[in-house]
Formats: sequence, structure tokens, C-alpha cells
Amino acid sequence: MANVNERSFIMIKPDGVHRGLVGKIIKRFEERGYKLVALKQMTASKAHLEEHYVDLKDKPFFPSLINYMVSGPVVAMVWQGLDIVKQGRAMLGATNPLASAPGSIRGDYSIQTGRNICHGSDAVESANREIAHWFKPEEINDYASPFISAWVYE
Ligand code: IDP
Ligand code: MG
Repeated sequence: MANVNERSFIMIKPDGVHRGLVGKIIKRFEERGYKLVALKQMTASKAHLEEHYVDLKDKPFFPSLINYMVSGPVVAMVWQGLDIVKQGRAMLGATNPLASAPGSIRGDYSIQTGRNICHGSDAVESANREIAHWFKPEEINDYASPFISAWVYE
């Protein structure tokens, strides 16, 4: 069943913020036709990031991943629209920028896996978990957008 209210957690990592790519990344999702329903900049704590990446806690790169992610502010967002989880992953590109197609965010702006600019949820279930981890319910704006309803969807 088509769900135009599907949500994904998309985050610009500290390298993306430092490199001034926030506007460019937001623009790609806006231009695609997705709706921004939550956004905040924050410097996340180590504990918060360890919980976000809990599935990776046994990986050898986990400590360096956490050090990278606590090193500066991130821009946390919730984007909404049809197939946003899958489309968001496609727009980001592969985890390793070497495998990311030019035209994707990672394929255009990054070179190494450990500095790959952005995060996107990999499934609807993980999106729901991540959104609840980063945002309070009242920080998410459930608003009608007549232009999107009429001109992005049939
Ligand atoms: P994803 O971000 O594409 O979903 P995950 O496998 O969930 O990829 O890994 C989370 C993040 O951990 C990656 O985006 C990247 O920043 C980092 N990472 C993953 N694999 C490696 C690695 O082999 N070396 C260094 N960092 C890695
Ligand atoms: Mg992942």
C-alpha cells in the first residue's frame, strides 16, 4: 500500500556540517518532493550516539565512528513521503563512497567511508526507532502541504 506519510531519519554528520553542505543536502530532498517535518542542529553525546549505532557496537571501527560523530554538531532531520526510506538511501549512496554513484550525496561529496557526510535509516523499523531516539513527538510537525499533495503525487 502506498504510504505518502512514510518517514526516515536523515542526519548530516559533523563533516557535512563543517564543510558547509547542509543547504545542498536539504535542497536535494526538497527538490525531490519530500516534506521536511523535523530539523535540529545538536552536538550529540557519546551515550546518545552509542545507542544510535548500537547494532554496530562490536565492529572494529565502532570507537572511531563514535569519535567522529561526537566531534561536532550534526543536523538531525525527519523527511516524509512515499518510499522515503529506500529513496533516501539511494540519494545518500553506498556506505563506502567508492561504491557510491556520482550524483548521490556520498558519490558527489565524499571519498572515505569514515567521512561519508550523512546518515539515512535503512528500513522503516529502524527509521521509527531512530526518529524516536532523536526527536520528541512534539518536535515533529505533522502539517498538510497542498502543493505536494496535488503536484508530487497522482
Ligand atoms: P550506513 O551509514 O550506510 O547505514 P553502516 O554499516 O550502518 O552504514 O555504518 C554506519 C557508519 O559507520 C557508516 O556510515 C560509516 O560512517 C561508518 N562505517 C561503516 N563501516 C566502516 C568501516 O569499515 N570503516 C570506517 N567507518 C565505517
Ligand atoms: Mg546504517
